[in-house]
Amino acid sequence: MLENRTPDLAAFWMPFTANRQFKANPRLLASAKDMYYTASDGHQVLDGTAGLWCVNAGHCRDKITKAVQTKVAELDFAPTFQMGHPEAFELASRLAALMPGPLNHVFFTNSGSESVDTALKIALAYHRLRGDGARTRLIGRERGYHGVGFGGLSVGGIANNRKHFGPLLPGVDHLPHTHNLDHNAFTKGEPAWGAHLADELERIVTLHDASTIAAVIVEPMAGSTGVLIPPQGYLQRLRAICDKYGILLIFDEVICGFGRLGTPFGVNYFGVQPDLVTTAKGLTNGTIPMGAVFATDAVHDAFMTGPDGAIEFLHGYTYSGHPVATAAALATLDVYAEEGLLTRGAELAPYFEDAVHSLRGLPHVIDIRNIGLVAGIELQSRPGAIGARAYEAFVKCFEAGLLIRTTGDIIALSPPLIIEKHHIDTLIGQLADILKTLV
Ligand code: PXG
Repeated sequence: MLENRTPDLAAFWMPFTANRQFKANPRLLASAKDMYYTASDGHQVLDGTAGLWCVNAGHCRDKITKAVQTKVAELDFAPTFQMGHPEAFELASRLAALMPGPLNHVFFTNSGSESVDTALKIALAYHRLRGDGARTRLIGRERGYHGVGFGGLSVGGIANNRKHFGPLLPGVDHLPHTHNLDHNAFTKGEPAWGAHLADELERIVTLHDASTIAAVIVEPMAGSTGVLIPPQGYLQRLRAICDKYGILLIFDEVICGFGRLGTPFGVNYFGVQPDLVTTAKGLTNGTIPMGAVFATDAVHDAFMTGPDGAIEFLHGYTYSGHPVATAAALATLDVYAEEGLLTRGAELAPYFEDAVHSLRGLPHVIDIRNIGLVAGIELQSRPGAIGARAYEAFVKCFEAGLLIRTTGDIIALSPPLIIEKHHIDTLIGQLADILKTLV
């Protein structure tokens, strides 16, 4: 039964939220099914963002729910330090089979942030184990988002997220971001301009010497910062430069992974093979927190040396490979496979692209960009009030029955991959109506 009640909001210090503003005018969700949330006042909300980019198979899918219910009653917890339970191994094998190329080893975490910090630690330890311990520098990218751990924050490039928490990790550099409206506004798919920005890595290598650089980490498509789509050839060029200098390349696929781009992973979409891949979110359809880091045979095997009985990588979380999360992930992979969801985005992308680009010409819209089942709609900011216009759109959309996500003045759309064309029509139609009302 839904109850229209507002609890005392004071104690919950909410994440990435304007707490005082929210608590003055809260938006509470009560339940969810497939493409819709039901708010606590009973109104239906079409989910245009798959929760927070994670509910790729749609909400409250029976198979996943039942798998979780069964497992929590059967094996509530099992240590994975010097112990195990069979399904964690089964899940790792299935994930390795899904991921292209030699990314055959999987380290479990509980979030994207933990996946990122795990991958950075693997990269540092890998070089150290190979006698290349001077390789300690990590390279991220401006506007990159790699979660909120100190490692991910250090390589991340969203200035506002970083500024209160320094000093961050030393020895970190940032590539320039690739966002440029003068060259690329209203591009459909990968923009033609900008591959040369990868050459900035050459400049950083020259400055510090390749022998000091451990890894480069980028999101293949940068989601959280406002949907920045890589220029054609950019990721290929990063890979080539990393190869030239023995630098590991990490793809942060916390958002791109599990079908968002219309392929199982960004690795498939761009045809570029990184050394490490970080994932979370869609791994369990958002049902239970879980992340996974994929490592190549070469990276993994570099650790499998030393005396028998030595712990090869002194890292892990109490809940790495948690049985209930594992059950959720296995059921999620079943749903993805049964319904072809990891490639469904590719079928729908042309329709979605046309629908999203139909917003061109509406008031304040200065760019529209898209890839797979992701779109970014950038609005002109109000002078002196960055983010205010998009926030107003977000609130009006929610009230009208539509969940969108905004960052600054960029609206991001990333619906569940079960979306149908009529939902796309509703999503874009309602959003258009609201954009027309913005001052
Ligand atoms: N890497 C990437 C690429 C992400 O997008 C993280 C790491 C961190 O994941 P966790 O599970 O620790 O939050 C993310 C998370 C948004 C939004 O609205 C995006 C994220 C999280 C919350 C909101 O864009 N991405």
